[in-house]
Amino acid sequence: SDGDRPFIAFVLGGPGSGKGTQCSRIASDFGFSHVSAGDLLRNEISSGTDHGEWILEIIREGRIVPSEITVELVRKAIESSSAKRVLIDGFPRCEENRIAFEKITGTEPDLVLFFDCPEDEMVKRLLSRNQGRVDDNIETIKKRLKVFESLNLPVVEYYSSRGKAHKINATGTEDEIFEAVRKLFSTLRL
Ligand code: UP5
Ligand code: MG
Repeated sequence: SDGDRPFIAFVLGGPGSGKGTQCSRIASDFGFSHVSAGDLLRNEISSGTDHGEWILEIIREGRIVPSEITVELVRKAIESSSAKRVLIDGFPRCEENRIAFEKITGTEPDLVLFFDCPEDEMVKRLLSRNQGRVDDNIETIKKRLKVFESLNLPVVEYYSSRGKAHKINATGTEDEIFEAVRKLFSTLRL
């Protein structure tokens, strides 16, 4: 990538498609820093910030937190990481997020990974996660799936049309999926 700006990969996919799991492996094998937008928001909740309760309600309903909040969190995380390669996990969630990010940072991602996973598999994974996430219940999961399809898929389509999106089949074991991811990242000039 050019100058002092890091190589940026957006990592998208439905709830439970394996974004976080695969990002950890990409981070350790390819030297990326891993910025999870969901983790940044959950951290706002647990650190008791002014808007923490409001963010909690939005996440509990499977809706999208306004761009003003998320773009700032993601921007600061990229800036403070000083890494040359950054994975942005679970962002942008909608066209408005994407446009706000591009406007405020003046950058576009170098690459967009899209984990393609059938809904029934995603539901199964989320219901067996058992890590106490407020959004891992069937009512919220249904809402997350709807929001993903109506608002996040258009972002994937936008980057596909610009030749930046790479679709990965996200069914199978973690190892099988990472094998496909590894192949793709091995071809990149980072
Ligand atoms: N697992 C993983 N891979 C597996 C495999 N191959 N086979 C079997 N099991 C597998 O995986 C999910 C579970 O499946 C885990 O238990 C894992 O072990 C297992 P994970 O890697 O965690 O999948 P991931 O895609 O990261 O799922 P996650 O639930 O994190 O996705 P979401 O996109 O729903 O969650 P996120 O944290 O990004 O966002 C949560 C909420 O925050 C959103 O709904 C929204 O309300 C809000 N948000 C915003 O508003 N704006 C943002 O920019 C980001 C989030
Ligand atoms: Mg995740």
